[in-house]
Amino acid sequence: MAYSYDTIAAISTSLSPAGIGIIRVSGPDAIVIVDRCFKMKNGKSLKDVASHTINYGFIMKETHTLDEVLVSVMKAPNSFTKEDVAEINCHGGIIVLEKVLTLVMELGARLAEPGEFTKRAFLNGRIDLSQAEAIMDIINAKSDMALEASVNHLKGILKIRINEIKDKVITIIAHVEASIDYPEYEIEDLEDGQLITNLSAIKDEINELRTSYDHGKILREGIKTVIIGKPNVGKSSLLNALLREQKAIVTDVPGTTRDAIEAYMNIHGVPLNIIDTAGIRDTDDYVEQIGVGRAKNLIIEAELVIFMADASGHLDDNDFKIIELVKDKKVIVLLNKVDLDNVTTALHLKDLVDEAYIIPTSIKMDQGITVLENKIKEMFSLGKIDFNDQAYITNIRHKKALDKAMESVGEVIAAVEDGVPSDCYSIDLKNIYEAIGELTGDTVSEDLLKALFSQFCLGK
Ligand SMILES: Nc1nc2c(ncn2[C@@H]2O[C@H](COP(=O)(O)OP(=O)(O)OP(=O)(O)O)[C@@H](O)[C@H]2O)c(=O)[nH]1
Ligand SMILES: [Mg+2]
Repeated sequence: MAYSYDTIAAISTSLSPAGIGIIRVSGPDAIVIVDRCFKMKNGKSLKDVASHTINYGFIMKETHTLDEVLVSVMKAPNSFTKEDVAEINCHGGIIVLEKVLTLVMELGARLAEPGEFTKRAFLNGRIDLSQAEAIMDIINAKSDMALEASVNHLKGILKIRINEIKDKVITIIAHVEASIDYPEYEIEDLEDGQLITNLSAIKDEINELRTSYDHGKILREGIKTVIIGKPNVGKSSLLNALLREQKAIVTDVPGTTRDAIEAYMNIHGVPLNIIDTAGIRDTDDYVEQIGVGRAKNLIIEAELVIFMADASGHLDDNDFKIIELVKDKKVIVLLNKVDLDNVTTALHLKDLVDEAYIIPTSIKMDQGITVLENKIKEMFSLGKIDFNDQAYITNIRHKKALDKAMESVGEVIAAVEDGVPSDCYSIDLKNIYEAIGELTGDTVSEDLLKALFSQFCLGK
């Protein structure tokens, strides 16, 4: 069933000067409203044009021309929202876009809430919730892999997997309910053994999706990696070398980096969210102290720590304090500046950190960086990921729903094993269905929908 709504409008492109900027209008009066301010070059009315046409003309505020535009018309139900949609392609200036939007609102449209177009696409049944969330993930993708996983979700890979599992749960529910509701028909009870086999298969499938979250999270956010070390060891130089761009300031003054500098990169297919930090040392400089505090906090959250030390000097108290801070973490140690004297070598560190993870480098001479990249690949290999046929959970909301489903399957299996009568566990069976339905949005509350779509950008 299509929901009936008012007509909404928003600027759908970014609010910075650009070649074009688009105002999207969707709802029952979308075409009529835009027609009120659109003077087509060929003298026609927008109400008379065919669906999926692009029409040239001018946006007029009474007799005053606001912009020369192209208006695309997509008629219900063949549009993103399944409603009538008109998109005004203006010149991409902030003032002109705001003026045209204001005019469209004066003529009867309401300003759309964030994500409201996508919410309508969902409520009108064009996409399910996992696809709606995929749209947001595509917009926010920080790596090629995250983008690819999100596009797959949009194509419906996750939806298909979830629906397969849902069908299996429904078959079991139908069987169990029928035997409770119509005992007189003597519907053949699913043998307990068979029931457990079927439920265990469902459990395995849910679990497989659930555990894909760890990979999915890496895809989405990158492995949280911090470069840590005392001042002047070459941390910012390393960040720049890995990124192949001069992102961080590098000088020979210790204490150059004061705040964390964050970047996203892809090392042999491993997405990293890498953070260069202020050199850790005892300092009286107030600003530097804040940076050092932040660096220490970042170590706590990090999934990988790259600890850099200066091979051309002796390890000192600052180094030993850092080693203490990172001892429970996944750590790679870089002994940098080996182009100078080799005062400190792996030998001096081997009792403190695993020797296999110590790499001599000279960022300056481009030595050791490939070894580091290969080490990261070895530690976090995602080589087996095949995006084409595998659904990955990238979303904590999905993970929690699957956790709930797992719990309920476990409860049903235990009940059947204990010989509990089926009417006692039928509620748990329904809970499995409900939890899984949260992913596709069949069983979510209005509040959750509101919260989810409010995270979208305006105009999407
Ligand atoms: N000889 C030599 N110098 C290097 C090497 N790597 C970095 N440097 C130099 O060391 C100095 C400090 O480099 P940075 O990258 O700014 O060091 P940092 O660890 O970020 O320093 P802070 O931000 O102060 O904590 C600069 O002059 C770099 O050019 C190296 O491998 N060999
Ligand atoms: Mg620095």
